[in-house]
Amino acid sequence: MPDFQKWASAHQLRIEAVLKQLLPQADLAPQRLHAAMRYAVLDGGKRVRPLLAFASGELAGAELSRVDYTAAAVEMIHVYSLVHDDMPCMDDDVLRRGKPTCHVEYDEATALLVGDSLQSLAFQLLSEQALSDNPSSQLQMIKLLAVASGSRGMAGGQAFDLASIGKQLSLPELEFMHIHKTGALIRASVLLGAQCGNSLDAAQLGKLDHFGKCVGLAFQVVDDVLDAEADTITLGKTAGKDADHNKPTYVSLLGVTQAKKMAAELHEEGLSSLSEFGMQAQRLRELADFIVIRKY
Ligand code: GRG
Repeated sequence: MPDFQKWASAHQLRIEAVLKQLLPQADLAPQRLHAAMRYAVLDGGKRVRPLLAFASGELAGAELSRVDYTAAAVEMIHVYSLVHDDMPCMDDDVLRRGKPTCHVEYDEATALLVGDSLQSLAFQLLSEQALSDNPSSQLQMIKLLAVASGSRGMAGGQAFDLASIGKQLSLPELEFMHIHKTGALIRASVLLGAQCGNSLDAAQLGKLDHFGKCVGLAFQVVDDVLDAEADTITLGKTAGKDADHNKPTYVSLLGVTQAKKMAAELHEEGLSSLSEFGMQAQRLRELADFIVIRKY
């Protein structure tokens, strides 16, 4: 098995164990809510955001136990967004990570509370664990995640997405939407992992931030291509939904060939912002490669 795959599998297992431990046990009251939280989070997903946090933590010389909490927090925010996005009031989907969506397996009210509770738990973790030697840096980390996931980040991007159904967007408008909806949390995952360490200066964090911005957008461009080209079984979620819902995407705006070219350009730009880092940034480079060549 190539070295990167070994690293990725080991860290996917690690985050699974961390999440299992941090999520409330299913026999703790309210049992149904806790069971549904565990159902939504555990045993699924590529764990791209935690892997990015682990990789940038390695680059910044962070203690792994600190990155564990950060990686868990970004995954909890991500899963909250998936659970809410799948609900009938938003994307109305029945399949996620190869199994029934949370509101189908449980019910809508429970799914709503699962998302709410995961979001709260993410911020609880970031505020109760010592993640940085400097308390004011830790406060900055909490704010970073709050902005990335709120109305000026992921939730705002989702609002823009819902409002754009059936409309023709310009390329800058589409980019704005995706930089917020998908890109903001990916970008935050890269920065938060690095901020668990203390070996990077502000200019280097700026380079990492640009890397995160590029791969965050590339992730969405590839997601649009996969929605158009891959099948439901491979994706573990319903394929072809963008076209069915008349959603503006990079594929609808540019066509598949140009969308793939754009992903390749973003990939290159992301890699070039890591040029000063040497081998300690190798996992981040490999994750950027994975994000662009992935098939699911
Ligand atoms: C409801 C506040 C709120 C936000 C929803 C991220 C999002 C915003 C909705 C998800 C819908 C979607 C399919 C977005 C496209 C990109 C994306 C986030 C795909 C899913 O992420 P992956 O591929 O999923 O990392 P896994 O299951 O591997 O974790």
